[in-house]
Amino acid sequence: MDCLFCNIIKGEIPSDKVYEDDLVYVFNDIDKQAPVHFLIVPKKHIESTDDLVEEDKELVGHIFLVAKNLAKELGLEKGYRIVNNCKEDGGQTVNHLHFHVLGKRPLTWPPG
Ligand code: D5M
Repeated sequence: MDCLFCNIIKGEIPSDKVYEDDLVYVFNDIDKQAPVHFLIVPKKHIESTDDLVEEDKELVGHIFLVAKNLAKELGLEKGYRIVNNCKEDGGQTVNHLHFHVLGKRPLTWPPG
């Protein structure tokens, strides 16, 4: 299986790494939508939120804590947004679960 984000995690495709631990790899989005815009990607290949199973509960909790910790480190004290696009109608373009974290500008609502 050829997965872009699996290849980034393996270091086979270069990325602008922000953070890494046993469970996640974090890098800046190539198509920044805000002054801070990074992606939190589980090292386990999961296609989308729709493919999460019971055993992924801790992993998803971990992802949100990593988001919070990095937001603090990167000075997002005024707030930030965590986005997950799920499958076609959700606007997902890379089929490896990931969470966008965006900040350092006021973000509008609703999304398009
Ligand atoms: O978001 C997929 C995101 O992945 C999108 O914002 C661009 C980003 N992307 C695609 N290729 C790369 C590389 N090579 N480095 C960094 N970021 C990348 P989605 O929610 O699936 O639409």
